[in-house]
Amino acid sequence: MSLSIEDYIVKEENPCTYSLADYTTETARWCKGCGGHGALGALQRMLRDNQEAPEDVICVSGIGCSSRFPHYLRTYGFHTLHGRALPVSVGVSLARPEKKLLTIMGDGDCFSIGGNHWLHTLRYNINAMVMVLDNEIYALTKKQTSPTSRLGTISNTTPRGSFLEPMNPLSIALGVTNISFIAQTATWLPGHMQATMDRAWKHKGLAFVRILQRCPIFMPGAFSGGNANFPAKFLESPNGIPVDKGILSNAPTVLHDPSDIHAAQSIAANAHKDLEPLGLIYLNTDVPTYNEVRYRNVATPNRATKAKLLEKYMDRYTVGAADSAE
Ligand SMILES: Cc1ncc(C[n+]2csc(CCOP(=O)(O)OP(=O)(O)O)c2C)c(N)n1
Repeated sequence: MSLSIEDYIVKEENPCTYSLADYTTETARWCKGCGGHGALGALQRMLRDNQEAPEDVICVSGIGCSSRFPHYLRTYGFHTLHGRALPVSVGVSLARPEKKLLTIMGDGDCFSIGGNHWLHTLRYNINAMVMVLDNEIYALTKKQTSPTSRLGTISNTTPRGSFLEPMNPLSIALGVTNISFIAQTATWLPGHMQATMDRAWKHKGLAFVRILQRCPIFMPGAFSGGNANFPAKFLESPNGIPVDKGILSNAPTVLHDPSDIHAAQSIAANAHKDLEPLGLIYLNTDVPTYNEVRYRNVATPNRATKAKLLEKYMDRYTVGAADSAE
């Protein structure tokens, strides 16, 4: 029997369906038990469930264990510099507004060296999902105190215990002009984490998601070790994040209106003292995105005009131009 070329082509049942493999490069090289594995899996499942074309997604990160996401995610990626994921994200968002942007940082990356960028990017309200994997420690560099480390944390930088109370990223984010979305989830709650990412992904504007992350090697005590004893409460609202308690089956559910900034401020301020809130903390869909306001009343130049403008700009630095200026 003679075979035609058609017989050698593997036919997929539905060639337009993306599977998890389409969002995966290699096995992640994080420590055993690291919350990064769960977060990566939840993100890939969320992208798969939304059937996002991998080539439409750009993942930008800083430097740290958590910032290795672009290596493991089969999308466009940019592993930038420590603390600089957000300014790069603003540039990406303005240059390629048609792409879907997700930014991933660690707590040191975002709240410490990148703290100024964090505040301003929240205010810009660019179209992006911004996730911080907060393990309350610098993990990649093997245990230095971070801005969210608890008072008394013993680390390489504070061997006698840290001297300061941790910063509260939820309260700070709530104080920034133009903040439009704040949610919190945890890496040992895969269902809730995926639902949170899905809700954030569908938000127009900047969705700031703090993910409490297990780090069994450098911060095993944080978040009760990331187990069923973690003191948390789930926030429920009609337009919020579906409650999926996972192993926190005994945690209470409370009704919360995320459009009420005073209620959100109270929840955020008491997060460490009371039960840690999980779910949608704040939502304001009326804030314009920077992508909208930046180009309002500005004609976007076409490719040819852009090339001409660039040429004119570069001409300023040619020898001839310098000579003629003298
Ligand atoms: C400008 C600069 N300063 C310091 C470092 C060293 N450094 C690399 S990662 C890191 C901290 C990482 O901690 P975090 O952002 O919390 O991420 P994690 O590793 O815990 O995911 C530091 C200080 C660097 N790479 N660049």
